[in-house]
Amino acid sequence: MRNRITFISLAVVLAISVGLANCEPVEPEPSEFMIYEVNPVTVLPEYVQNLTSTVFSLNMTPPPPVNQTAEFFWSQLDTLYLECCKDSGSIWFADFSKLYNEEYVPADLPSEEDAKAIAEEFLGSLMEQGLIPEREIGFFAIDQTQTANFDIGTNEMETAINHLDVLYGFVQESIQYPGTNFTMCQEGAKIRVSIGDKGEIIGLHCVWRDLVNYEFYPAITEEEALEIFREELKAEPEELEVRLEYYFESEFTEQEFVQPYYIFDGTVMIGEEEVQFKTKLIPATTFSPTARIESPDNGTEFPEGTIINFEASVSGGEPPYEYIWESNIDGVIGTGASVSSNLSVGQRDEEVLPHTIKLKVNDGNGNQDIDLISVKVIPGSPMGSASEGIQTLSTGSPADDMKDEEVLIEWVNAYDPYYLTPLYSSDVNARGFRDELVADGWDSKPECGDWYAWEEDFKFRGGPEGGTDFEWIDAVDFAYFSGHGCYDNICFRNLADYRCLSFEDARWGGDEGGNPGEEGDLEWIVLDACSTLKWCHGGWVIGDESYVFDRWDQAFDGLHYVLGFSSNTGGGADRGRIFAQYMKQGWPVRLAWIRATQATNHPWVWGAYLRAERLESPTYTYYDHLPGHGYVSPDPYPVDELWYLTWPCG
Ligand SMILES: [Ca+2]
Ligand SMILES: [Ca+2]
Ligand SMILES: [Ca+2]
Ligand SMILES: [Ca+2]
Repeated sequence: MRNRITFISLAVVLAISVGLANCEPVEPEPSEFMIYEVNPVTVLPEYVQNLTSTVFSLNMTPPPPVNQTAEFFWSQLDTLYLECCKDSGSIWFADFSKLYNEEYVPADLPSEEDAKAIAEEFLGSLMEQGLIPEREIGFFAIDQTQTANFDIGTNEMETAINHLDVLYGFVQESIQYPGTNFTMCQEGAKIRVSIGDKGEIIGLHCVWRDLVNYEFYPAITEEEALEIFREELKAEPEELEVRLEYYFESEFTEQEFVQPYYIFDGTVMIGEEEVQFKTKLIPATTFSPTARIESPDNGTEFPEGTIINFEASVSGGEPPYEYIWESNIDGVIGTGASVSSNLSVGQRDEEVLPHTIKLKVNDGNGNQDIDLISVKVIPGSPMGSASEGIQTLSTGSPADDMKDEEVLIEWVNAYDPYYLTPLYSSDVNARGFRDELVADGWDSKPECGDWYAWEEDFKFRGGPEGGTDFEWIDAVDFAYFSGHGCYDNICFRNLADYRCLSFEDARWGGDEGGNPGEEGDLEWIVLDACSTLKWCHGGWVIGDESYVFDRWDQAFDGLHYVLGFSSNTGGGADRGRIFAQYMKQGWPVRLAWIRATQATNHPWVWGAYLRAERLESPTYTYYDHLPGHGYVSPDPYPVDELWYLTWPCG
C-alpha cells in the first residue's frame, strides 16, 4: 500500500499508523503515478461552533450563531470573524480590528523564532482537539503584511509592518525522488497563522483535502511536458523553473481527483524586458485528456460566408469526451469532435478582427483541457457592408459619474505565442466578476476580449497617439482586466495600437474636481495580471529604483483603487467571481480582494492594492464598498495621499 500519513485524517492515522510503519512501501513503476480521489468532507454547524469557541478564545461564553451562504458557514462576534468552506472544509479566521488594518502597527512583534513557536503551538492544540485534521506540516516562510503611505505633496514615503504571517505547507513524499519528503505549498494546500502585537494570533487560513488512492496512470516525462509547454510558448523561456507536484485546487473549487502536474514558472523576453509569465500546469499522467484543434490552422483567413470545418483530436483521459467549441464573438458554435460553422465578420471600428476559437474537452472523470486558435473572416463586400454579426463595441455612453453601477471587462487569452504565453481562463475570470455584478443590477458594457481588448481603451486622450479611455475603461465605475502584465504595463493581443498600456498613460476616474479635459468615471479597477503593483522595480544603479508610487501616482485622477498583485500570480479561473461575491456579502472592496487573492493563489504570491485619499474635505476610500452594499467614499481628488498594502496569499 502506498497511503501516506499526510494524506489521511486524524481518525485514520490513529488506526493504521502502527501498521504503516511495518509495511514496506511498494513504489510504483517510474512510468506511472498514483491518482488520488478526494475524500468528501461534511462540515456541520456544530463543528463550526466548536471551532469558533476555541479560535475566538471564548471559554465559558456561548459562541455566536453560525450563519451560512451557498459556499460556506460563517460566524462573527464583534471584530472576530470565522468561515468554513462547505466543499473543502477550509478555515479562514480574522480579527478585523487588526488583520489587514493599515493603521495596526504593533509595537511589540515577536521574533521570527517566537512567532513560529506560537503558530505551531496554536496549530498543535487545534489538531489535539480534533478541530483541524492531524497532518504533518512543514514550515514554508515567515512573511510580513506591510503598509506604505506616500505623501503626494512632500514625496515622502513611510512603511510599517502590520503583522507576521507564518506560512506552512504539508509534508509529502516526493514524486520525483520516492523515499524523500518535501513540503508542498499550494493554493489548495497551505496554512497561514497571522501574528500581531505581543504574539497575539489575529488570523488563520487552513486549506487541504483528504485523499484516498484511486489508480495508477501512465506517466508523461518531464521532456514530453516541456515539449508541450514549448509548443504553446513558441519561444525559449528566459528563466524556467519546473516542479512536479500533486495539484490541489482552490478552496472554493469542487475537486474530485488530485493528480500530478509539471508546474512551470519563469520569464520570457518582451523586447528588452524580462517578463514573468503566469504559472502554467501540464498534466504528468494520461489521466487528464490533451485536446488539440487539428484544423483549421491557427491564423487561417476565410471569405465571409464560408462554412468552416473544425476538427479536434483528444488523447488521454477517460471517454466519453464532451467537446464544446466557442468563438469569443459568436458564442458556442458547436459540440462534437468535428463541427461546421460559418462565422460572422469580427470588427471593431475600421478593423476586421479574428475570432478566438476555444475548444474545451471534458472527459468522463470531469477533467478538462483547452486549446485555442484564431481565425479571421474577411468581409465579402468593402467595409461598411451590412454583414450580420459585425460587432460594434462602442460603449455608447460618455463617462457618467452620477450613475455608479457600470462595469466593463477586458481580457486576453490568445496572446501571440511568439511573444507571450497564451492564457486559458482570463475570459472565465473576468466574466465571473461581471456576471456577479450584472446579477446585482449592474449595467455591463460590451466586453472586450482577445483581439477586441485595445490598449487605447485604457489610455488618456493626451497619451501617445491619443487614447480613448473616456469611452471605455473610464466610462464605467468598476473595471476588471485579466491577462498578462508586469511592473509598468499590461499587455494586449491586438496590433491595432500599442501592444502594452504603460501606466504612465493612465488617468482614471476624474470628477468635478478633476481636469475637465479628462473627465472620467472609474472608481475601482482590478488588474488581474502579474506584478502590476510591484513594490519596487530595482534599477542597476542605486537610486534608480522605481517604487509603486512613482509608477502610479499620475493615474489617480479621482480613481479610488487599483487592485492587483505585487508579484507573479497564477491564472485562477474563479478569482473574479469570488471577489464579487464577497463584496456582495457586504465586505469592503479591499478585504474582498484580499480574500479572493488568498482563495486562488499559491502562498508565495503577493496580493496588493493602491488607494487614494484627499485630506481637505476628507475621503475614506479605506471603507469603500460595492455600491448598494455599504459606504462609498467621495472621489479622492485632488489626491493628497496614496496607501499601499501588500500581503502574502497564504
Ligand atoms: Ca458611472
Ligand atoms: Ca481618463
Ligand atoms: Ca468618480
Ligand atoms: Ca464613477
